Amino acid sequence: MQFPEGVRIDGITGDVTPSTGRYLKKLSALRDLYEAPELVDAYIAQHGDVDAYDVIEYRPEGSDICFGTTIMHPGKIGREYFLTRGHFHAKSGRGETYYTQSGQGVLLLHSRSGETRAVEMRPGICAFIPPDWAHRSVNTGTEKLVFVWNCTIDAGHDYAGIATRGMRQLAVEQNGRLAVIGNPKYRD
Ligand code: PAN
Ligand code: ZN
Repeated sequence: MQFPEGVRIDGITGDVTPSTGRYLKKLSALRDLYEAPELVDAYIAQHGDVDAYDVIEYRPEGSDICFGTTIMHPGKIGREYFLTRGHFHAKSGRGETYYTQSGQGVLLLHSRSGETRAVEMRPGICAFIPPDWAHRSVNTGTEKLVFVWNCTIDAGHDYAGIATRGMRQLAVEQNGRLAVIGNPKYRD
């Protein structure tokens, strides 16, 4: 039998108490997602293989839903920023929400039929990610970007498509400000 529970989420650190699991992504694991992977090598040569983001989960046994936090460190690689892998959900018809707690960023999305959108990530904004839209979050600020995600347990992740084709959009710094542009390297 499942029992209700109050889970404490710290909006600054992203800590989840209690949690059921977590993982950490190092910058090196994200190398080939960047338009200029050699700049990741240069970054790592200078700063070491830094933490890019942590994911902390609350996934109760037998539940249909789960939630947790993603804690993204700030950083820049050329004109791009620290980012998540990005994925479609493996199961069609499964959406998600991203509720930003601290920091600032942008959520890049595209649908299976090729429409693109970008949603600002800042405290107070809860992004709605419809089913069948790929999503990648980008930390465009100088502080940690912390957000709470909430989805169904059976949604799953399909990383392969984005890893091989890329996202349709890039978030870049242009003339000192954030610009969301088409990805010239996107493989249709
Ligand atoms: C999130 C993401 C998390 C990390 O929990 O999994 O932010 O991003 P990647 O999975 O793209 O590396 C989510 O969207 N779950 O479905
Ligand atoms: Zn997702």
